[in-house]
Amino acid sequence: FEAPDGTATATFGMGCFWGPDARFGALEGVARTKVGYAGGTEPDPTYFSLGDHTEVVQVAYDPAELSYEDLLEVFWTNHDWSTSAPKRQYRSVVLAHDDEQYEVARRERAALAERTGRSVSTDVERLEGFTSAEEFHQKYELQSTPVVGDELASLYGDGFVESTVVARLNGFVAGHGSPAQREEVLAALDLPAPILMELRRHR
Ligand code: MHO
Repeated sequence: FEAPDGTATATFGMGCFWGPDARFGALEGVARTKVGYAGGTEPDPTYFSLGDHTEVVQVAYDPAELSYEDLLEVFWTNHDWSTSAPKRQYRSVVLAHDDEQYEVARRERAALAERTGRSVSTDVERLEGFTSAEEFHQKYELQSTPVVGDELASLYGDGFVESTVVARLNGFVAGHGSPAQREEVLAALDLPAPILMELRRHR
């Protein structure tokens, strides 16, 4: 995962990675998202040979616009931290990129348990490695939107996964983002009218 200059990266497992890819991608301040496999030891995992890895999303964000705590807030409020997933593939986990992320996430985990009096199944660990998932899984919500997905994939070509705009659109088709934010992003795009119409329809 190559993060653009000046961005920081966070990695979260919160069930099937299609959903969080869209949720984080919709956030202003997020520069890039990528889904993949992490948290295990098996070399070269793939979707059909995951070994002990978990589906995760990596989020490159601009620390001037978003803090790690902001991302953690989205993380904690959008997965079921009280139940452990039946499969390791879908476990909930924060994979910290450095000591600071690790400490912050541990502290929040402890505070959540304290505040609610419940035990938290979500793990907090250090990131050891990350293997990008297959193209088919990247920006899945957008890729699987009829017509729009194919059109954008051909417009953006190799830049599809890396694009900030594509990350936003992936979030929008999944229902994220305010109407004002959507309009601002869409208005700035030079897309064919039928595609814009389709994107506006998804809300
Ligand atoms: N559609 C699958 C999850 C796919 S996700 C990439 C399911 O709901 O079982 O794991």
